[in-house]
Amino acid sequence: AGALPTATRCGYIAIVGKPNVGKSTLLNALVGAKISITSRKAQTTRHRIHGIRTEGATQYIFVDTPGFQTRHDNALNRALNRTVVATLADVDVVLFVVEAGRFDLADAKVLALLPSNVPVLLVANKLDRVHRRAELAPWLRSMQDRHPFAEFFPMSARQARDVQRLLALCERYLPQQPWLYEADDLTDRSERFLAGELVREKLFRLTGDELPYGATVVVDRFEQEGQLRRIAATIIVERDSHKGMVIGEGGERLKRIGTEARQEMERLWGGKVFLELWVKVRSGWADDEAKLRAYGYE
Ligand code: GDP
Ligand code: K
Ligand code: MG
Repeated sequence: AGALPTATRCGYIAIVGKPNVGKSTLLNALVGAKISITSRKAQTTRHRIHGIRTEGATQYIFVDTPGFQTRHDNALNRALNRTVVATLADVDVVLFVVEAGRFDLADAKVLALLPSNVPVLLVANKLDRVHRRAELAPWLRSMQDRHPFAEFFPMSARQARDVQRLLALCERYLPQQPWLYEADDLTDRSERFLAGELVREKLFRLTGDELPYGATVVVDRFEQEGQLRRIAATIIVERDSHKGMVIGEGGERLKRIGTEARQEMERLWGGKVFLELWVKVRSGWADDEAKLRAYGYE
């Protein structure tokens, strides 16, 4: 007898939580490729991005979101928050990510937004940082009172075994239905989009604390000839002093941002990249709705 046809599964898994709990790191680990940028800074993720993994008969569509922003009330943060809320309306399961052993007001604000008709898994990430394991059980019990979580999952996004177990857990929540993407798709975002994001990641990682909140990246040109990609991008900052910070002494910092971004793109796409970077000052862009749209914010 021939094999019975396997019913495919496919569904959406939202990854939500306050900034810096490791959502994008987790997304990349679950997808198995670096498609969402990460850094120690809040506001690294500014766009909704789908990360796709297809394994066996199942297609997982993970939705990374910007962390819910509560620190500054400007147009950029309002746009980021709208993105989070809109994402949640339509998913099969939510991974609510916190740092294991911790829960503060910022976590509570995100939890309050979660829909009551979708199962929520509590992902207690960064378990590798919890040195007193005995304290974890009472903490998990205290979390039970905060929300009717469907599951409790302490883990580290840096541990491959944990990530594999989380994937298996997610599968149970996905409905039987046809796949929505091709089996080898990794993301719904274009290479052009990812190019801008990778420049922004290096910018965030290689500059001091005061810069990133007022900086963004626009891709001006993206052309492909065979395996060669030619990309030109502009880093937009709020102030003249920031421009100097990005360029650095003798252009050193800008050069390093460009080199590291180019290397990551070459790893991701497996072809050569020519990357040209410019820096421009546009005061007030982060509180200007028209400019936000022009720079690609939803
Ligand atoms: P997001 O803002 O929630 O998307 O957080 P990111 O994914 O950008 O991660 C924030 C920081 O936490 C980065 O420096 C990550 O390397 C770090 N991180 C993420 N997951 C873990 C983990 O399991 N253990 C540890 N020690 N650090 C982690
Ligand atoms: K971050
Ligand atoms: Mg992120």
